[in-house]
Amino acid sequence: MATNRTFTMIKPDAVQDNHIGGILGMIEAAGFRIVELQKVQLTPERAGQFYEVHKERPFYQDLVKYMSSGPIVAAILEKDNAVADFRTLIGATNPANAEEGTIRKKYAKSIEANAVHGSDSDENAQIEGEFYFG
Ligand code: IDP
Ligand code: MG
Repeated sequence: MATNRTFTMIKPDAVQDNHIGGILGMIEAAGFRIVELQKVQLTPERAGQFYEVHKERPFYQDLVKYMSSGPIVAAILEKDNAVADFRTLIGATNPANAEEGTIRKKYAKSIEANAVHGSDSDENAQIEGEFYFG
């Protein structure tokens, strides 16, 4: 079922490289409304908690270190069919596979430092939004 909200983070490398405005601009231009917005730095403990679902994957420790390495921007976004449309807008996890016109094609540096997060389901959008704004 389509929903109207999703959750995103602008990841540390993109914040460090001054791409907050560029990325939020692409998000708004694609028809999303920014409902909540917060710049914050995660502790390694909180980054680990956010990515708990990936804790058995080989890149988990690196991911936690990276996601707590500098400030991120967390946001709740609203649009019809938000979760699926936002995944389309951000592009593939690995920027080498990301389509032209996607946020990751433009701003991602690597499969890890891939500029943005986007929720993968309505349920996770709700949980992740509450992690920051609950
Ligand atoms: P997604 O962000 O496109 O949903 P996930 O598979 O949920 O991708 O992975 C979460 C995050 O973990 C990715 O956005 C990326 O930062 C990192 N990641 C995923 N796969 C790899 C990998 O193979 N090597 C290093 N980091 C990875
Ligand atoms: Mg994911």
